[in-house]
Amino acid sequence: MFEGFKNKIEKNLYKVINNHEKKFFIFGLPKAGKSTVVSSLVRYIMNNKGLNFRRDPIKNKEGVAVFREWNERYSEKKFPLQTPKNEYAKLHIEYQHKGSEILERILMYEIAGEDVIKMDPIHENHTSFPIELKKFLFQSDGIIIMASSQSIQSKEEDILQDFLEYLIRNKINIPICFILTKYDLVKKNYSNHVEASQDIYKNIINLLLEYEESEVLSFSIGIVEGNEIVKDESEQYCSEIFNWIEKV
Ligand SMILES: Nc1nc2c(ncn2[C@@H]2O[C@H](COP(=O)(O)OP(=O)(O)OP(=O)(O)O)[C@@H](O)[C@H]2O)c(=O)[nH]1
Ligand SMILES: [Mg+2]
Repeated sequence: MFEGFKNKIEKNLYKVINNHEKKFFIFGLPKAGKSTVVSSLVRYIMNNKGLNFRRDPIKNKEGVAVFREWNERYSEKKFPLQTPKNEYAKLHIEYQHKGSEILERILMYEIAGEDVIKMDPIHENHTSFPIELKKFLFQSDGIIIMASSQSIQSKEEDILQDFLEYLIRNKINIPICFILTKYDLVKKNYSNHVEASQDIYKNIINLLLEYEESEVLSFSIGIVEGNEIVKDESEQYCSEIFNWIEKV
């Protein structure tokens, strides 16, 4: 009798613990800054005094290998390497709030821009977009679209717009967060990041702002010289992204 009761509690506890998992689908063109943002977010969690960063080298071997590579490069002031094509890795980003036993888990794919843009229904290789990732998109708790502040060609902007239209027309009611990346490169020209995003990505931002559950954020790693990260000033940006992730 008691054993049965104990098992039930353990089972429920297991369920509660495993319910604290959120999936985020990341979309962005090649070189948009996706890996830089995600690697900074992981570092933000690692360094945050109120959080205990956790990682699972058994179930999440490939994710842990990616974290290690990012950390190595960061210690040499380097950006993450360009994500290899056709080699998407699932990242389990795990953490606990200090004093809590609950393990929070964020799931994301580290995927190359060249692959993720196949999600665009017009892309010539749309049918080769991995089914696993398509499923992940429809099951996700949040969608993060990253776009660089550096000017891109209209063909590239079309890809972003098509993806957004695809989500809206499929009535996917998933919160969407737009992140204007490399904000340091244009910051001086604007009074805030929403104004900058609206100026650089007019159609996309207007469409997004009409969509109920959306947010416009920005990101900058800090001071960059050549290809070297001279000073990391990403904490505030990461904190806003992290707050959005927790709120979703
Ligand atoms: N100035 C500045 N440059 C950045 C920043 N973030 C990224 N970059 C530059 O942009 C390049 C591409 O960034 P990634 O994070 O690799 O871009 P990605 O979207 O992951 O690219 P793919 O893996 O090809 O899809 C980096 O190598 C840096 O040179 C930033 O915050 N500021
Ligand atoms: Mg990348």
